[in-house]
Amino acid sequence: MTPHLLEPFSVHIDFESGLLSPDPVVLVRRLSSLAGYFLQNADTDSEVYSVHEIRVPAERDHLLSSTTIVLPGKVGDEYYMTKGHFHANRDRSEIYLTLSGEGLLVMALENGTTVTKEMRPGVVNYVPGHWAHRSVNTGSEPLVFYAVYIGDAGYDYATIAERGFPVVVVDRDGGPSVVPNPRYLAP
Ligand code: PAN
Ligand code: ZN
Repeated sequence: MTPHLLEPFSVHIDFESGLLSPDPVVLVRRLSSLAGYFLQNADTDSEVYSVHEIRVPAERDHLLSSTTIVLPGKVGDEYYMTKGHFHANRDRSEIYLTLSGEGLLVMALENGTTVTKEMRPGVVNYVPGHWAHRSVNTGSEPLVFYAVYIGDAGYDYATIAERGFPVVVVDRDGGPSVVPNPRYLAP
């Protein structure tokens, strides 16, 4: 397929808030849309995170990008986090640049191998293809990062929704701890 020929364009990102201008497509995830993702059930419907995407065609020749703002908070002792996903096209890679806040990027292969990396302002995390990825806000301020990914990466949420990640990030004595997920379904 011939890729769309686009006009060059620019977008401004506020590094503190993660908001874009002009403001693009915004997706808000609340606790109600994350049912089953946390070990405990939530008793509110608070916002957990939002994704602000710079729209370009989702094609191999383009680079999609977005900011994500994960709010501070916990469900039980588990920190607020994104759903997490594999890319539908498994080999598509991605870059995360943290702009503000602090957190952990949890990455896992389908065989259960897990790697966790720190997210803090200025850090670039490289997520190679085949690694599912989830970002967790372990701080008291919003965790804001900018992600760039190959246009046809796509999303496979179902595998994580069914199996979970091998680990969860919980508050133990006031700090984050990465522990095995008791509900993880190994392949
Ligand atoms: C990111 C994520 C974003 C939200 O843009 O989509 O942080 O996380 P979930 O998609 O897991 O809800 C990305 O990894 N795109 O490929
Ligand atoms: Zn991704």
